[in-house]
Amino acid sequence: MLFYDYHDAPNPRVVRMFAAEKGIALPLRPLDLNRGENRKPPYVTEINRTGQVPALQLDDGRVICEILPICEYLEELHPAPALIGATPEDRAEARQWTRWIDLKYVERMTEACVVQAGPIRDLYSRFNYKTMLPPEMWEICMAVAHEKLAWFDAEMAGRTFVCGNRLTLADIHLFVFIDFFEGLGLNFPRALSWVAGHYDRMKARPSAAA
Ligand SMILES: N[C@@H](CCC(=O)N[C@@H](CS)C(=O)NCC(=O)O)C(=O)O
Repeated sequence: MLFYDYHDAPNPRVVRMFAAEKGIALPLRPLDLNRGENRKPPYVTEINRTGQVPALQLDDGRVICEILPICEYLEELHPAPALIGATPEDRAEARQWTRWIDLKYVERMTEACVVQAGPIRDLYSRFNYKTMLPPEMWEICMAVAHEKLAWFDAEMAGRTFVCGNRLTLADIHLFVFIDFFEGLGLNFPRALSWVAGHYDRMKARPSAAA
């Protein structure tokens, strides 16, 4: 197995943290996104046709892209500890929340707020997008994403983790992206007390260093 990685990017970090929680050592192949290595052959022609990281190359040469299918694959290979779920019901619950976190919050923050109009707009306009949103858009996009996060915060009241008492992929997904946005200065509202407590709890886990 070979994991195509970029250390500072959130999507690969979700998989690295997921693997760390399971005790899986992923052999890493770092790419240089600042030089657009991911957007050039051989990576974009032979590994990931979208030109994005991460990608997991298997020993038989096949490649899995997208962080959620990669994590699902790792869970099937290494079922314990279960980070998606040990039963069909637990898995469905973790997938539901992971999908909501992704669609309602992560995608809104990343695509428009960070990538197309916000702090890393220049990087993306060099290698990726031809059409970009005007820079002033990012504050509006962030306000929309934070409205969704406030809804989520209220839904989580009384829970330790997103799925109650068990740590899942949903927690890792949420934490890694919040941490990435914090690093860019796009701070979440600290008045969201469940999100704030969860962020601190997740940051204290040894796997957060992955
Ligand atoms: N939905 C994709 C998102 C992948 C993604 O957005 N990767 C970013 C890094 S976090 C990337 O490769 N950006 C560089 C580019 O698009 O050129 C996944 O789940 O893997």
